[in-house]
Amino acid sequence: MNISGLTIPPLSDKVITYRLRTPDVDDKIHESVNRFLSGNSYIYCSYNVSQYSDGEGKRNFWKWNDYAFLMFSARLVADADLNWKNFLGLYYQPFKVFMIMENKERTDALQTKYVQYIPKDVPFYWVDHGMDIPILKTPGGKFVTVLKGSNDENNPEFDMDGDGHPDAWLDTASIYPKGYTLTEDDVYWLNPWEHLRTGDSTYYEDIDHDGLRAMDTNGDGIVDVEEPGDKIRVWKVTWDIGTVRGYQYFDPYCYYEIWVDPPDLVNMSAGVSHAYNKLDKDVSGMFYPYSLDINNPNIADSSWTHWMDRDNNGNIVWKQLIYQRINNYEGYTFIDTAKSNYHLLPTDFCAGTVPQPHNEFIAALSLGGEEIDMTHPTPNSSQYSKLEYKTIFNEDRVTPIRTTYTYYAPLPNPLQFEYLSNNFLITDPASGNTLQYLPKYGIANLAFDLDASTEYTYYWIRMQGMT
Ligand SMILES: [Ca+2]
Ligand SMILES: [Ca+2]
Ligand SMILES: [Ca+2]
Ligand SMILES: [Ca+2]
Repeated sequence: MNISGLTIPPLSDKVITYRLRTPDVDDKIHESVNRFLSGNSYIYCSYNVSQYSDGEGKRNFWKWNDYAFLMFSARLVADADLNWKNFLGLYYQPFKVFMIMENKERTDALQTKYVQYIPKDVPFYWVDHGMDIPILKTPGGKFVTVLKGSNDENNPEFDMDGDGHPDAWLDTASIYPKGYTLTEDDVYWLNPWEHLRTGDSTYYEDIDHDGLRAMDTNGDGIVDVEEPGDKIRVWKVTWDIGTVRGYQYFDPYCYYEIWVDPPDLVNMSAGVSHAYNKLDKDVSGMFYPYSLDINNPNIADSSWTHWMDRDNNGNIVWKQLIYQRINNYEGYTFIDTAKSNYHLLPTDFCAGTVPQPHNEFIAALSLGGEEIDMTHPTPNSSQYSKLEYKTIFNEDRVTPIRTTYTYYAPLPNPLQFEYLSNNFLITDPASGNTLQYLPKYGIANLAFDLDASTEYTYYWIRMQGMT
């Protein structure tokens, strides 16, 4: 804006009034305001050029000192994730969950508070392969059940496989930084994937499998129709962070370790079969859930049924559990030997007829808002994980943080690798012609042909092969 042609008589003022405002958020210039900075957080809002004549001649006068201090409300972004190093293997192990955050603007976030619900009853899900969402390879599908956590690692209240380790346990010594508060609570658990599947963002999980769900009829995040059997127990941890300075970031800010003893589903199958007198030969490590004595199983506990595959009529699938051996490799498979006319090889060993477990699952290890995708990189809301803070303009703001989960596959089972091939076709990018050998120099296209024989190899192809 140029204001010119003004004349100012001697010994007089002229006041020019205008207002600067922040560009609209979707304005191109909004994110590039730093280009206009002139030292620290200041911009020149205007400058003045005056010309006048006096007895000595014509004079020019420039005034540049009209600065404005730019301030933008603090904006915290945050994500919770976990250490993936040890996500395979069905043994009692810790998962380190951490939160990273950054203040994206240059003014302070004040009175910052981080609230994180950690599941004491850990929800398990099957993976929904029907959802084809870029990047997100393992969205949760069917809810399985919860593994129930204990406070005392050495005297677990719940120990599904009877090995002395609790199903889940929060190592409070691992929580960092100290100075947090921890309370126990129970909450309804909002399914974080359902909105991707059906658009329903008020879908509370039917934890007790009775077909009834808590309902939020007006979508305000508060349950209106109660269903007490569906509440899960949580550890609620709150960190009082205080001030997060402008442009400050923490990677990570905090972390904790939650230990999980996921069920070995093959051993569970064998244990259930044993309880129903269908097992021909004992399997080392077999167990009936929550029954210390395999010969005196608590049949009334039917929690094992949730982990098993069902046929189209909803009946649990029973098959023969066969251990296979090829040279040094040992694995297992579930085969309906009668139906498929399968004859045991000399290296096979049939343990008996067992319910067939579903071969993969994931576990929600820090509760949070809905799962994100390419078009929604942050959750819209979260009842279980969020940052709350004030800006220097006294605005209240909330940063919702997504749910964090990990992935398991039933391992070890090396025989599952058998069909993973590394055949590839070489083509010349210019002509498209197939080449017999890789060229000595330059670029070639390689098309790999990978087939998954199992969900485990499928997992690796999906996670590693499609990058
Ligand atoms: Ca255990
Ligand atoms: Ca229910
Ligand atoms: Ca409501
Ligand atoms: Ca165990």
